[in-house]
Amino acid sequence: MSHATGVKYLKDGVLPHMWCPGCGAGTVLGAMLRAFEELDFKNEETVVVTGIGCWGKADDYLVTNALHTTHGRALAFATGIKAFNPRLNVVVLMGDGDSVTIGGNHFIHAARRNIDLTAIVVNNMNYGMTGGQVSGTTPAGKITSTTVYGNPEREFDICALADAAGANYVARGTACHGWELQNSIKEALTKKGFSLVEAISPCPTHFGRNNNLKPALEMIRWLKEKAVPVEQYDPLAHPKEEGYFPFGRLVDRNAPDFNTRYEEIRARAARS
Ligand SMILES: Cc1ncc(C[n+]2csc(CCOP(=O)(O)OP(=O)(O)O)c2C)c(N)n1
Repeated sequence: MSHATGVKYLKDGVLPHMWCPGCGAGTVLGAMLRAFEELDFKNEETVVVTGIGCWGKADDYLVTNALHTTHGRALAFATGIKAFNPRLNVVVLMGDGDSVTIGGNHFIHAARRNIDLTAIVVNNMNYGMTGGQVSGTTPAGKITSTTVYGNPEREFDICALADAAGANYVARGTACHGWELQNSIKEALTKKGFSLVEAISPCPTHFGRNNNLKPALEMIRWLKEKAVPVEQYDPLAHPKEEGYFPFGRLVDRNAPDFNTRYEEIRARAARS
């Protein structure tokens, strides 16, 4: 069991944080900072890149290098940083809107490129910051402020998307399974190539209130019941139909990352 608290990465005097009661963002941030500490990440070697949104505010609290970018473009900025200086630990924090709705194109290409970044996506199934609008991960039929009679679209499975696009590492966690999430983030941070950790997170203020899960505890109960460790999920008969989803490590491969391939080509060009 770890004794890391991650507190040394927090700026002085920034708490309490701005997230709503019952939101999972603080838990995910805590898991990430404990993972940083366990891996002995140095502030000057670490860059946290954020997009815009509730989760995108996370860099406000950190003493590491940080870059707060435009909505949907965090991965493009992070790609530039990593390509320029491959020695940096580059961690990209995005909501589901940032990563796979407005930012979907950057997401699939970062995974295809297999650039050595760690993306931590807080999936609260809607646009939290702007008032709970529908997002690319809002489940079909669910109510949001822009789909008041139900979402006519189907949702993206962020992990399946990253897998299909070529990410080296993909894990799903939840904001209600902190220790497991911390482990997944740690694995992702040590993996070369593109790593994705999706953290399913309650948003009682918008998603919960609109979908009969208004008290914060209801959303936590729902996550505790429906999230199943991947080893237990696979043998289930009809898990998806019954609303279950797997968490834990889903993809782990070792394809060469972008910088490695780039250096090979650069060496070839220098010889010609
Ligand atoms: C180019 C652009 N389009 C739209 C917005 C408005 N906007 C700010 S945050 C946000 C949605 C955030 O949702 P998500 O990425 O899921 O993060 P969350 O707030 O739920 O953590 C939107 C649409 C913006 N800032 N920039």
